[in-house]
Amino acid sequence: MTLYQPFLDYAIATLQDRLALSPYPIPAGFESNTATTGKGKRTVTVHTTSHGYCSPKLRQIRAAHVQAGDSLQVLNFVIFPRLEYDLPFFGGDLVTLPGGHLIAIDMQPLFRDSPDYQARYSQPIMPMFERYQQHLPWGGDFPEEAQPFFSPAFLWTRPAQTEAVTTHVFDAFKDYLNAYLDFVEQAQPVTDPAQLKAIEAAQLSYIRYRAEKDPARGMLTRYYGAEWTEEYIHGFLFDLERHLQIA
Ligand code: DBV
Repeated sequence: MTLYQPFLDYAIATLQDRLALSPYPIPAGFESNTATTGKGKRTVTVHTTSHGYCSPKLRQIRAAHVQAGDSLQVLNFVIFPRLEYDLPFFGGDLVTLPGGHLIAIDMQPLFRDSPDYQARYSQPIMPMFERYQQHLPWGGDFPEEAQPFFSPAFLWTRPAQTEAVTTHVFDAFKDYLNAYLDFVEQAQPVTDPAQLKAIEAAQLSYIRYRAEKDPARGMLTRYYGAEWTEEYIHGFLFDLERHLQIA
């Protein structure tokens, strides 16, 4: 079973349909990786694949897809806008572990506390959020320090049934992605130097937080080693700092 393959297929098809999409380079050695764990009958193959795209307004659209049988499936999918736009990030963390499903879907704000920003990028999607929350209740237990990086429309849920993932979560993922692409269509480049500085600072603060606190670090290190994992995190998954250095 590859629970999140239809999510990835839908996302790529929709991006191709709605954007002028180009490939985003994946550093050599990070396109995919495979490890085997366990012994004898308990042997499990952990296969990770990377996917990367960009568009005129979106600096990096990337996914990491981890597949290792029914009890380990992960799709981490994030869109990083170019620094000329004040667009939020699209963030999807779809995680199935032996303990159950853990779902995070959001348009993660650059400026969480700005009423104007909320009015433009969160309020329009609140009705959608409220519709999904009826079927996908708040998942509880959430790191306090991560709060500033999420919007009021943050869908955070731990469905008990896999069926809720293939129905409600899949529908929510599609709707959030399409609503995000509506924002992308409308976005106009920012020209005010002070605002451009603020966007860069907010992007850096987000990416540094995520690289530092990546909840997958432990899992990836166990399967693929520390050297591969650190380079994957800083060289592909959360790579903005590297690209600012060459720019
Ligand atoms: N999460 C990633 C990447 C992953 C990934 C790149 C390649 O950012 C997977 C894979 N997320 C992943 C895994 C787990 C989580 C959990 C494997 C389970 C970790 C475990 O239980 O061992 C949202 N993801 C989580 C959690 C949250 C998120 C809150 C629970 C972790 C915890 O309790 O600490 N998405 C995640 C997050 C941000 C975000 C923290 C912060 C801005 O956007």
